Amino acid sequence: MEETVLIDRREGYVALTLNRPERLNAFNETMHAALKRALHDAADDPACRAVLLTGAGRGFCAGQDLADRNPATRSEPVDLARTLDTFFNPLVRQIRALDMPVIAAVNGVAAGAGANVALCCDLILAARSATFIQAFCKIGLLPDAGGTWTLTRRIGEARAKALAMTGVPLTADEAADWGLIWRAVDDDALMDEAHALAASLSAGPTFALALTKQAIHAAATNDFDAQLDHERDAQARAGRTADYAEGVTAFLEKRPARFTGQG
Ligand code: LHQ
Repeated sequence: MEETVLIDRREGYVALTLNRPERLNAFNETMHAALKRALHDAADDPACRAVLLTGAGRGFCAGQDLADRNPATRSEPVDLARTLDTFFNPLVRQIRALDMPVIAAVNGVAAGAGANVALCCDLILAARSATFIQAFCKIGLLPDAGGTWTLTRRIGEARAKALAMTGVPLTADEAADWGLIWRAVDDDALMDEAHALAASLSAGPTFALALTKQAIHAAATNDFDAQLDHERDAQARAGRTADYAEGVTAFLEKRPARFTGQG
């Protein structure tokens, strides 16, 4: 059977490669199921402390596989709410809820929901030749998979509306300049940098990194006082971990910390 997601378990992290290169890694139901399972496995594996997501071939992901949605071969209109409820929304929720850093290495074009799956990852690196395209307007839709939320918060309403209503490609350098992603990287350096980042994060204080991720998500809806309370409660939990004791001890002993990632 076609392997729609390639799984490469490394020390401390797993690299997942969307693998339908002939369709620029557009999602069909098989690839959704494979990715969901791989992310569940990562969450369940205590030795896995980071996830790296990338695409095979020249694209990262072209969103929904539109060949599966050909109106000419369908007797009645597809229920897009069902598609989102069943596939894309659980996926982006699963990535955001994962208690470890999720790194996107955007190796090529990321279009439609493919762009927005990348944008829901925690640290986004993109090859200089990669582009981000809110392609939805070209087929009579609006951005989904969290795109209206992510774009508006990261780059503001003016730029979000322009990208969403024109569907113009945004280059990796522009995306980095605008604060939509973390960094643009030379094409031939992308995967080395992404693996180095995943390896380094997977040796980090994973429990504290998960608390960091949760706190930054909470900041999207909290006011300042509520966020201070959130930080206090989370810091109380971080302060009780062996990793905190190890971090302080290692600092005082002038040596690198050896974190276990445990809560
Ligand atoms: C594709 C696709 C694709 C199938 C390239 N499907 N084959 C959620 C809920 C429910 C329903 C609807 O959708 C959603 C969310 C969404 O994601 S909607 C948005 C869906 N995606 C798009 O509209 C993007 C469609 N693709 C494109 O506009 C272009 O392919 C881009 C700009 C991504 C890349 O352009 P090029 O570099 O010129 O490549 P290409 O167009 O030649 O594509 C290469 C092949 O990949 C080609 O097949 P072929 O057999 O001719 O070589 C494409 O048909 C195929 N492909 N995207 N989404």
